[in-house]
Amino acid sequence: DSSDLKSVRNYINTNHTEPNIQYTGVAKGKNVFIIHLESFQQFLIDFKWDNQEVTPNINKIYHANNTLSFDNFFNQVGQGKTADAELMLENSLFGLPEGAAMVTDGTSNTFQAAPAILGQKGYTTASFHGDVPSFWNRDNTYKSWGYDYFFSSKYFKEKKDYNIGYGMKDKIFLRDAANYIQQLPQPFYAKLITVTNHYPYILDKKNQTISKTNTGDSTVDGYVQTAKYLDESIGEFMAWLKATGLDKKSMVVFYGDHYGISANHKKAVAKLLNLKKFDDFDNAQFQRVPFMIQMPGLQGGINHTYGGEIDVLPTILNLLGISNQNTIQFGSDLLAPKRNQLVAFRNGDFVSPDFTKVNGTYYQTKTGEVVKNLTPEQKQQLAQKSNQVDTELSLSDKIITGDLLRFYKLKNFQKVNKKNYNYTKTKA
Ligand code: GP9
Ligand code: MN
Repeated sequence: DSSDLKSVRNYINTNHTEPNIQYTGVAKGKNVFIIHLESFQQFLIDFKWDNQEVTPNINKIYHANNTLSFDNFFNQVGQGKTADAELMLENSLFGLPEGAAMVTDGTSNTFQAAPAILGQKGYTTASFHGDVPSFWNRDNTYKSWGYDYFFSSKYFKEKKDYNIGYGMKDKIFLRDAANYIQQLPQPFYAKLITVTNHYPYILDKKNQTISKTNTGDSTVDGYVQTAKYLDESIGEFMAWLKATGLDKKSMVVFYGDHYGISANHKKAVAKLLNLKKFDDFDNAQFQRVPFMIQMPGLQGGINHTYGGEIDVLPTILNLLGISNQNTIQFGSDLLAPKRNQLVAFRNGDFVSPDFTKVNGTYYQTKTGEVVKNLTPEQKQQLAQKSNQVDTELSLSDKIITGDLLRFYKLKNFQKVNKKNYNYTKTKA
């Protein structure tokens, strides 16, 4: 009820972090691309196998002068996987402890999401994905978020050879999405969700350009192959962007949504990364995923702040110079000089520059040693961190399960009317 909304607002106000004003508005009026790198983990960056870089195109973006890259950025998804990532990125709210909020609450809830915020500032907004529109209830949730367009598999030419796994092959998907992108009125906000690099990492022979790894774990060994394919598709897409000149008018944001290799494959990971051990602590650190923002003229570099998917929306709004005052969001600008670098995982564990909590055990983040002989101050500090994680997760859950944003009147923002949106397409 509205007393819950009150505690949410109190929490948000008390923990508010001012964004980095040096970056405010540097991308004003630019088109925005959000490029979803399916199951893409940070360790793939600069990773070599079969005498080659697995992801040379993404590596190049990561190291470019005009890319802001992050090397301590974590995925924070729960069971909703891709759906949780989408929810966090575009709402700065957490997924639910069980299930996928996009499925359970995406149709009926009120949101104040990125597409609606940008749409009301003159942006055309579109999401692209080469799977059926109903997957993760995207076709309904996107209406609640205010997406003008949803180009699902229905909008793309279907040929038998075009699909693999959960949808269209990334190269074909991005090539065909380009035709729609060119027709979008500018400035636009376009989200492109790739899917080929998805478990169980199958790829047709003609697209395999690197050999499988040799851990002997069949669910792991195809990962570099599909990751390389995804990387090539990104290379082709960036070349297209440049050829059209759109690159000069756009900010391109890349992120990995969640792990590709789960905690069930620790032995294989140890072999893959040449490690003596790979335990629960290491697996928590293994949840790093890429987050990169590329734009001509942007002062880039590799930023070491600890953050995660919850922090993306405030970061992007600041770059675009769009006011983020009074919004109900749990993240903070990743470029803010004085951020609280506490990264919550969905199960209540966390990582931070000094301490990591995994299954209730505390570790030193730098060394992986279990913390012992705590001073009373340290004990208190850890309890405080744990507490904050639990609080923000449960307040976020209250917003979603209680549909609290329906009570919240955000200044200069018009409530989304789902009836204004229709993504059906009759096959040409
Ligand atoms: C399906 C795709 C996969 O449309 O987004 O979702 P995931 O299994 O990664 O959550
Ligand atoms: Mn996914």
